[in-house]
This record gives sequence, C-alpha cells and structure tokens, in this order.
Amino acid sequence: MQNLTSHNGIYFWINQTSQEHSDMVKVILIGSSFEKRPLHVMKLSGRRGAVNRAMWMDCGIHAREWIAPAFCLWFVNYALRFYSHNSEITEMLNNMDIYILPVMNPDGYKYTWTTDRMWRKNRSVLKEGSECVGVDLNRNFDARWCTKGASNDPCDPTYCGQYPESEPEAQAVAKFLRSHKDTVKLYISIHSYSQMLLFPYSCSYDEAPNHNELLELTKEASTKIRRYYRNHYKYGPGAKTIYLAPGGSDDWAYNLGIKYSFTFELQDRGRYGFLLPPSFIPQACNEALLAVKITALHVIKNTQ
Ligand code: 7B6
Ligand code: ZN
Repeated sequence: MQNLTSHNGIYFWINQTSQEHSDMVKVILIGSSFEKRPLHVMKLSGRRGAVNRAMWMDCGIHAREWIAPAFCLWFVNYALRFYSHNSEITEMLNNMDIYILPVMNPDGYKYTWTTDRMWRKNRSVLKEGSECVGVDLNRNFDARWCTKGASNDPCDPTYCGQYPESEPEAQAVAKFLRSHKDTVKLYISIHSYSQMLLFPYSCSYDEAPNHNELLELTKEASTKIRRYYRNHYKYGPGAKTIYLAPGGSDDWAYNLGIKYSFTFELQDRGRYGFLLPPSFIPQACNEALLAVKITALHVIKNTQ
C-alpha cells in the first residue's frame, strides 16, 4: 500500500471514500492540472433533502505546505465519522453542502514528494526550453493581479503568471465558484505555516465592507484555539497581518460576492516550518477544525 497522503494515495483515498460513503459524498471533476492530473472536488452532504447553502474549502494550493492536504483528508474523515454524533458537524452538514478540493496543485505536490520538498508553485512550463518553471497559484487570481507583493519574473516563487487565471488549476477553481456563487457563502483556503486566520484584503490595505464582522469572527476562533489547545493564532486582514499578496484566491472569491472568505495558515510558527513532524498533525488539524466550525456555524446563522 502506498502512503495515503502521497499524490497517488490521495486519488486512491478519494475514490475509496466516495464509494464507501456514496450516500454522503459525490466526486466532481472540475478540471485538470497543467500536467493533466484530474482536479477532484468532494461534495459532502448530510442525509437530508437539497439545501441552497454551501461552503468551499481548498487545500494544497502551495506544494510544500503538506499539512494542508492532510487537513482536507482529516476533515472529510472527521465529517463522515462524526455526522450525527457531533452536534457542530451535524449542523454543518444538515444546513450546507461542503465542497472540498484536497489538492489544488497536484503537479507541484507530486514534485515535492519526488524531487524538491521546498517547491511552492505549480509546474507549468511557459515555453519549451525556458529555464524557470511554475506559477504561484495564489498570485494568479484576478484581484489586483501582479501588483506589489507578486513578481512578474518566472524564476521567482511568487510569479503571477502571464495573465489572471492563466493556470488551469486557478481557472478550474474560479470557473467552479463562478458557477456556484449563488450558493457558496463561505470560502476557506488552507495553507501553512504561520498560524494565522486571515481575511480580505491581502491585495491592498483597503478595509473590506464587513471587516468588523470578520475581525470579530477570527478573533473568536483564535481565542477558542488558545483556550482549548493553548496555541497562538494571529488574525486580521491579510495585507496588515502577513504581507501584501495580490492575486490570492480569497480576495478574488470575496470580490465575487462570497462575503465570508478566509485563508487559514496552520502550524507551525517556523520551528519546523513546512517540515511539520507527523506527531503534530492531530493538534494542527484540531485547531483548524475548530476555526472551520466556528466560521461555518456563523455563516449558517447569518445567511439564508
Ligand atoms: C491570503 C494571504 C501567500 C512567499 C514569499 C504563504 C508561506 C510562503 C515566502 C515568503 C510560508 C511563509 C513565514 C516567499 C514571501 C512565501 N510564503 O512560503 C511563512 C515565513 C516565510 C514562509 N506563506 O504562502 N502565505 C500566503 O500566498 O503568500 C498568504 C496568502 N491571500
Ligand atoms: Zn500557502
């Protein structure tokens, strides 16, 4: 048996999980990567009739942030195991569909397993023979694209690409969200590391219209993480809290009309960085789960 969190392992796991839980899980093909790997979204629903509220969560935009895909898998397993046993996950699944993209950047992810553990971008080749490979998918969305905080040099780790949504991975996500924008009320993108709960904007220092609500919500999540797990998460708008980062998926989703839009940066704060030891995975996932639950329940309460 291969490792379940390797690139092939995740495809195997998605397939197996959707077969074992066909009453609650559907798999949707939303596109394919530069190297033609399928981008599979898992749609989780409670055992109930149709609802018209949904949330989206993606993991693994950045190849080296291995705790992120691990969290998506961990979350799906948790949801399927504790539906109708844990009240928060039950309320979530009874009141919203949950779309999960476990690995947004499968080519880069595979590359970190086989060749370069510290790779960040996707694996797109501009023209044959060009020296530098890859676009930063979290600079490729149409939100003040390629302004300060992104690079137009293909050799840089924050290369924004040739134009917004030039990359098939970003385009697939943008296309799916555009076609589901009336139902998707919550967008969450899972990254590491830094331990931060971020919301728009990262592409500028402007305050989002519902800034105070998002600030209170992330503050509540951070406080609860500190109380239950004794760990510190910063919270706030991306530009002020981490740095200017234009072209991000969360800012783009926010401008599309998804007024609850977040990037969660999981453990740690730099001791191990991207090389988080496996023994830290349970706590890192429990912290993130708490933040996901708090934001999702707030969205259920405050949207129709
Ligand atoms: C919401 C905000 C991003 C980008 C350049 C992110 C990781 C990363 C390096 C730092 C981890 C950090 C702190 C080069 C600036 C790289 N960032 O690799 C953790 C120490 C350095 C590494 N952080 O990727 N953050 C998100 O897309 O830049 C923030 C998104 N849209
Ligand atoms: Zn990241």
